[in-house]
Amino acid sequence: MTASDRTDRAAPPRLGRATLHRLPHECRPAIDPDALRTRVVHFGLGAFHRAHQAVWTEQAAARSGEPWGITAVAPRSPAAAGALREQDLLYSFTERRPDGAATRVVAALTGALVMTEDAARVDALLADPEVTVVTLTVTEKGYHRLAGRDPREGPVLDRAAPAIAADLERTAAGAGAGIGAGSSAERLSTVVGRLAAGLAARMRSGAAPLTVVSCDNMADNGAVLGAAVRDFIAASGWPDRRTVLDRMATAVAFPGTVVDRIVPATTDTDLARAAKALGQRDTAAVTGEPYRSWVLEDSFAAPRPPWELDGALFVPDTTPYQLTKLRLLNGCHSALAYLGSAAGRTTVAEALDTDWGAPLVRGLCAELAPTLPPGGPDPVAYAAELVTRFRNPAMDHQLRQIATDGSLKLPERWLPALRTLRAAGTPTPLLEVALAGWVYATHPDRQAADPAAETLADCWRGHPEPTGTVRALLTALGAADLADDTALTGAVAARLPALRVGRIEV
Ligand code: CS2
Repeated sequence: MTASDRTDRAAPPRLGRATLHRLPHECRPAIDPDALRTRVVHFGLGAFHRAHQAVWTEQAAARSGEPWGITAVAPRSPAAAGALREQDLLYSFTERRPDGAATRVVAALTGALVMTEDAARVDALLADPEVTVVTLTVTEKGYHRLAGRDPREGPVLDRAAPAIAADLERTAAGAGAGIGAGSSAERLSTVVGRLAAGLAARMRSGAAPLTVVSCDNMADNGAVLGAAVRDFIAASGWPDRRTVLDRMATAVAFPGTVVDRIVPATTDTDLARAAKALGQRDTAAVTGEPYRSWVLEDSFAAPRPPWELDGALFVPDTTPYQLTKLRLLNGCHSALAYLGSAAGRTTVAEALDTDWGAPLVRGLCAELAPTLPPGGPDPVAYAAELVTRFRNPAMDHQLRQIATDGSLKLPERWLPALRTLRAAGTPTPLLEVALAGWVYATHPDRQAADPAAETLADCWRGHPEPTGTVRALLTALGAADLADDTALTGAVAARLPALRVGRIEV
């Protein structure tokens, strides 16, 4: 017997439909996966989708008896789609409760595709009248938005971004080569492009109404996505682009939404724990906190899963909820990520386990609260709940995960509030500390992954004076107005020496 025979024999079986009946009772899915049909298409097959929208959709199907299933599309990486297909599209979610974990298999998926490999299937689904909802979690990067551009003020899509420019080029080449306009033969590499092509195909074949729901952490996420897709179509080489846009105006809705659940990246330890709980191997397992919420703008163009049966909130306007979540939760998260790392901490719970962590969260929420529109959650109660969520010792949420893509996150989380407060002459001491934390973290020796990493590193190289670096970094964020605020840049620079010795002063 070889070593690998021994390993195979010892390894538990792979999770799959054939072995569902062997799962411990409390780990079984809420619904029979064979009862589902693809009625939702989701772009972005990451952990967050599996721990959030998929859970709601499974519950909505289970409680209503309606067959709402999701075909999830990975924009590029075949790994997640492959792992799910090997397990008959099943995976487990482990709720990380402070007093122990609970693992359960989720049966929400009816397909797992790779956008760049399965373009024809994706287009066919987007054109299928039985599919009435598309959701997206593609992160801020996926929108290729012109920095800071408000969707009410003209085009938002950065047509010069290399991936978008290449996709637009492909639409022109496809049309010229006699390929059906918007055809899946066009190997589009961006989600905005593929979605635009799929919607165009739908508009050409009957224009059955559809709702497209951005589930990313951006203010006005629905409006931004709608504008980006329309910009793409308008700039495409498709000869019927005007007709497509006209039909979309009544047939396709882009409501705003606010999604919330803290989902750390899955580790090998998580996989081992899931296997132990299930008695079966699950390489697509995800974990997350017990808390979850979903607020949606009640303006759908077509039937949707009854997510309200599982506690989703439908409101006329998501703005107060979105800004509260973005500025308080995500804003504090980013502040903890940069300051915690400077203080030598590695997880959110560790950053909270300091004499400055909870005061920072409460203080930053209080500083930001005057910038929030009325109608959302009470900021003081929200801050108290955040402290409890962030302290959850079972989470192991890495600060480095939150620190990534800061150049795209901070313009959503900190800068609009900072502008409002400074215009009103209101002191902003904690936003200044937080900004100093980010400035410190952008040094080429310490950087987290960021699409603007090179530009940020250059801001250090060319400026011997700390205020010059701060100024250059704010300009790189698209905030030339804040870069010109010498009181601000001076205050941020003055915070750097303490950070260099790991001291956080809030
Ligand atoms: C976090 C978010 O990584 C990050 O930037 O702030 O992913 C956060 O955990 C979620 O938005 C919570 O809903």
